[in-house]
Amino acid sequence: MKIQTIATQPFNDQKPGTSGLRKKVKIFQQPHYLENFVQSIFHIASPIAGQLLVVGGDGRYYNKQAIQIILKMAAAQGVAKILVGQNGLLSTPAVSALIRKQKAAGGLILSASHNPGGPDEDFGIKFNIQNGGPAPTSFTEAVYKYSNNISSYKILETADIDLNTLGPSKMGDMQIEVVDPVSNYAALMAHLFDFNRIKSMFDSGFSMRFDAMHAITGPYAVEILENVLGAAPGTVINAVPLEDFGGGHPDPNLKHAHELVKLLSGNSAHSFGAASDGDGDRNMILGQNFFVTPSDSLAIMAANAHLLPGYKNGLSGVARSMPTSTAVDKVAEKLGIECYETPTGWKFFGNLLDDNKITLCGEESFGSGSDHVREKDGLWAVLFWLNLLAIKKQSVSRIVTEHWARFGRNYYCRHDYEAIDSQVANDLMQYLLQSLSELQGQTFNNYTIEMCDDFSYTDPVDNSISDHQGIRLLFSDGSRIVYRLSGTGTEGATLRVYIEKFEPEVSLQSGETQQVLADLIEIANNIAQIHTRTGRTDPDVIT
Ligand code: G16
Repeated sequence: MKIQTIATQPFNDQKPGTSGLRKKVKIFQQPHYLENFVQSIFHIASPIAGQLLVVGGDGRYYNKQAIQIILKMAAAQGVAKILVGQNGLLSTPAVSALIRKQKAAGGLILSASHNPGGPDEDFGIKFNIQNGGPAPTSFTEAVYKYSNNISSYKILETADIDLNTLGPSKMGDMQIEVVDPVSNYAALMAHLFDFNRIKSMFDSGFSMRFDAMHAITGPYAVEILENVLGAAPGTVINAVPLEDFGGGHPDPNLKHAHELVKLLSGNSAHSFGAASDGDGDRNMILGQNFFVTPSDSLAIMAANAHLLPGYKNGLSGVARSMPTSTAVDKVAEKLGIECYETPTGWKFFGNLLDDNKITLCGEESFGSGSDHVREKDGLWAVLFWLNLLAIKKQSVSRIVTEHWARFGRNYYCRHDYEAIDSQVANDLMQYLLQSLSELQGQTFNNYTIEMCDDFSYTDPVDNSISDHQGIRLLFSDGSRIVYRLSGTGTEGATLRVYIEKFEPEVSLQSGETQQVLADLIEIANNIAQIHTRTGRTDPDVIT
């Protein structure tokens, strides 16, 4: 067993996006590609010799091979011990929980989140720091810079270890412990929620379906929902994690979780439906024939958190990403707590959570979470809703419509134009930027732009500044249009357009979202010249 120093050359394309480095598997499989990036992380995270790390992934294609490489490289760096999920599996929130519980120096998560998996699909890697959350921009930028000048990496020449058997082993001087991916996470959930109450609800015949989409949450959901809480066997569908997610797209939205949507449609036998994504940090919440938008879900959680054991002392504050609807702002105002508006990316919540400025946070992109970990957490959100349903004894739609009646309703949707030419996308954003001063004060079809800008965020804890986080058009009636380019795609560029309109007085019979937002959608398309510039007449995905 010998530590080898391997000569390498930079690839110059290892710039992490919104959430780590995501590329096609084939790119990661190039000789030295993963190694260069891992060495760069280890260099910036140093000193990591003598430290404890956590490693795991969502089980997608190349997960196991990548873990073996990372273990050998960590051993060569003198890392003291690594906790690795059995079979290489750990959900993103479970990694965060383990880092925190075991006071590890950090962890590596192998996932491309909601992107498809398989030999021709996507892979990804990101580093989480000591607080359990994604590394901040200063760290990821330093990693990128290092990767552009890398000339060698270190790796231990040794055989692969067995990832299937629980327990300790060794690689050189480094200890490895293969851990059960679920138990620590399940114990944390039992501490936050009233499991007895949820169990009684299932015992009295409550029926739900959870779609694990053949991704990481299968084993977690079977254990917690079926084994611990007593939900009927078969409650969790697509429960077995597969390397290609069964050929599906593990993104819990109305388009990709269509099997679940169908199960909750019509005269459904189920009162509740939920799904999570590839790595278990996203969630979608459904009632019978009813979709809860992620922005509404966050607002409803904030309004009711005090009813749940883990949050019985109330919330210190809340936060949402800028494009997320302002529904949660209305709740914060009523509760008399602060609501922070951050750029897209979970890492921006880290300082606010660490500094106890917020307890709860969320995003329009099907993510919500709290101070229990430093990642968004899919199954946590599902348990939150189950606990709420068990307390309120009302349907999902009733809870939401009563919330609207109390706080008003933020009609909201997001239009995604995927895999458009990167140059076209950048030109469109540039054009918008240049139009900002002209747009100010203009009226389109009765909507007057009161303020527009290129969103910039100053972190209230460390004062770091993040510029160019999306273009906001704020209208005088509280409506908003936001444009930004996704930081998680792996093909061309994805343009996201977010459209929102606030209605203070809502009747239960109010119109369909797309109908209510029709004028604003047209304004959004016209202002950015989306159709002429992209050649697309319709978005690929509407959420
Ligand atoms: C990541 C980030 C989220 C972000 C989402 C979408 O989530 O952690 O904060 O909202 O990407 O980002 P974008 O709009 O740039 O594509 P995940 O679930 O992909 O890790």
